[in-house]
Amino acid sequence: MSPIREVIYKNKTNINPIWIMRQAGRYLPEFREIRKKNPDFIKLCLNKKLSSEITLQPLKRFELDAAIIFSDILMLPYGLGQKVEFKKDFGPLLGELNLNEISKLNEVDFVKNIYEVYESLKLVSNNEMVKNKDTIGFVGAPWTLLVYMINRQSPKLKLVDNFFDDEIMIRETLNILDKFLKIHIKYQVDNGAQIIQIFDSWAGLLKEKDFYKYIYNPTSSLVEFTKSLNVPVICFPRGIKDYKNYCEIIKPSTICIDYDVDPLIIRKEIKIPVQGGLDPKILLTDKEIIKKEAKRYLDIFKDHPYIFNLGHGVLPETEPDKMDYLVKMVKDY
Ligand code: 1CP
Repeated sequence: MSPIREVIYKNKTNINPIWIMRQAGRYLPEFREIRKKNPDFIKLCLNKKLSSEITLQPLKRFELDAAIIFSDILMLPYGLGQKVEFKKDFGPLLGELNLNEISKLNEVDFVKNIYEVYESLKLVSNNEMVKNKDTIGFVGAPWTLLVYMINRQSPKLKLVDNFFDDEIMIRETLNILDKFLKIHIKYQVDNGAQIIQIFDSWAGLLKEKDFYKYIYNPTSSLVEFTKSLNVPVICFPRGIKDYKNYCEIIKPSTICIDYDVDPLIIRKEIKIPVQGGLDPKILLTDKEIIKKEAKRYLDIFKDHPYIFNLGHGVLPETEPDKMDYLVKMVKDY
């Protein structure tokens, strides 16, 4: 069994597997080289040769325990037929959400729109480089995708004032997301994904009173579905306060924590395996600080099943040398 699954399924504490959110991406010169020649990000995700190559780039450099498929959570709205663009220095920009059109879409049409993602997964999972490692597939959580689909741009800039006004549209969109996210998960698993991570990057935007409707109910549905395929599921509800409640209600196989939560409280309150936590900004400092901060997480979780990762994606300005240092340090711990 791979080290990550030993932690998830057998609660092993004497190993420290590591992978990094956004490990394939802009901090790597070899990625920027390919990106420069491929200005259309969606097309790049749908190019199985290049996207599988990009997925494996960080594994060539660092001793990581998993490959995470190079794709994006917004490939789902793209597959549904909503226009998705990535603008330089702006981020994602989505077209109008047309539920009339989307409700006519069936599984075959959806899969046809993004099948290269699955082909890419197949190439990665059959590659020698991931032997005894994991290939991770992922989806955006229903809430985070709803945010992008209705807001049509990053909520980092703003969440539109009337976001919650159209109840019927929200309910319908959540239904559509439930159906197609399950299809997306199933196809990733059938093509080699051994673990699924659910990214709820904007969970922190919601008030507690809205958690059942937008987070707990829709995410539980996906967690149950993924487990029914005999695949472990890691949930990352970035920015929430009550991880304990989240775990008790949603029951993920592993919980990925963000950099704002106190790992000491997590260790005390959470019984399931934990992943992540280290602030990505630490990788912009020097090696002494990196060592001290990474060691803090490793020490705190030394008797708890723990997968090393950051508390959010690696920042584009990170020097690959610092990543190398971090991975070696974790492996030597
Ligand atoms: O070169 C570029 O300009 C593209 C940058 C980029 C990359 C490398 C985007 C645009 N997406 C990705 C790949 C990606 N996205 C991966 C690949 C695998 C890996 O981790 O190595 C993954 C897992 C994602 C997931 C993703 N996309 C999330 C969830 C994780 C998170 O960071 O919170 C989110 C919110 C997105 C949306 C998205 N896609 C891209 C950007 C810049 C964003 C964020 C926009 C925003 O701030 O709202």
